[in-house]
Amino acid sequence: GHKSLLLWFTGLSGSGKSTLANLVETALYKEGISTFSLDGDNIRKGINKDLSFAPNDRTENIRRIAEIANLMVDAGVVTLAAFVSPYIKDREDIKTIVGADNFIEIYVNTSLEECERRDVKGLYKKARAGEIKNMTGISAPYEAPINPDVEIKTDDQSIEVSVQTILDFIIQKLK
Ligand code: GGZ
Repeated sequence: GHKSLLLWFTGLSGSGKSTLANLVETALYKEGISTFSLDGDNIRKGINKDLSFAPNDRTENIRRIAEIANLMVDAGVVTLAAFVSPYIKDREDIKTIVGADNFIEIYVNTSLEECERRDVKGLYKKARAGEIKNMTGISAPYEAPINPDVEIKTDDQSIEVSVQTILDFIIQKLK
């Protein structure tokens, strides 16, 4: 068997976290590695549907996800999690919950300018218009990782290169 890990993708809304996590998961699956992905679609609509985007609720969102991820990792599954997770303290706490050896922090560093240009869900436009409050990057902070395990700059790097960079980093750790 292989070691199990938590691959934690952090970055702004629209930075490409889920896209990268999905492609990395597909590549691992092809290698016969058992994986599971946690993202806003299966978490914020389910177990965390009681939580908002206010600071305390984001912290609770991340804490619950870390506890779920810890169970998955204990079960031997390589777990991928893609959440904005804007606070350094909250990300440090994930490391404590799952164990530092099991935690890989992947900073999807896409500029706010680029995320806003993509604006896949139209959230930035709404935030600029004041229709959404607590929007990360506009009216709520994003505390970038100081020393992430992997940093991906999607503004000027192809998605293929980004996926390969992540795979190269984790493949040795899975042995
Ligand atoms: C940030 C928001 C907000 C606000 C809704 N701020 O691009 P998306 O749509 O799919 O990813 C964002 C997602 C963020 O949820 P997380 O659970 O990852 O956030 S956190 O870790 O901070 O708890 C975005 C959408 O939800 N969204 N309102 N105000 N993102």
